[in-house]
Amino acid sequence: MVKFANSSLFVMLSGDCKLSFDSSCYSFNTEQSTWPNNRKKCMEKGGDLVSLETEEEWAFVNEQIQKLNTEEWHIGLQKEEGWQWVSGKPLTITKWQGGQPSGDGPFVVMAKEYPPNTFGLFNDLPDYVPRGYICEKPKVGNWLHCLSIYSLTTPKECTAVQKIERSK
Ligand SMILES: [Ca+2]
Repeated sequence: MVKFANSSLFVMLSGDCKLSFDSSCYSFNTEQSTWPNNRKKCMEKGGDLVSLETEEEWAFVNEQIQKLNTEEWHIGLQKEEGWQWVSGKPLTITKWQGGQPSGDGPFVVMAKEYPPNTFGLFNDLPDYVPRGYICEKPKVGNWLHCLSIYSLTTPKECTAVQKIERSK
């Protein structure tokens, strides 16, 4: 654990991050709901459905779901103009299952291994299909960013940090 002058703040903010990769925390939620509901639940926890912008991030998440007993997971990939991550980035990794996307709907699940040999591959589904879901939220990158610049600017995402600083 890296120590900072205000280490109590750092520990508090990173305390609920059990699974991290690069600058994000991930949570794997096995209770099943619709894609829009699941997205809402991620956002309420300060994140969003997972956006897999790189091959490495996809591999990390796939490794995690192979250890769990849920077959299909909602991820933050949806069809707007084209297939797009909720982070705003376009889909650049090639992970569709054979014959997918089949036009079933605008939302995407990532499979553990069904249909056979589809480890981590994607399928498009309509919104009403309940599935588990994977959330992603910033780890400490944004907070460290805030801590280093809060005295110069007032970015929206730094408000909580500034409040704590002021109350000291
Ligand atoms: Ca499909």
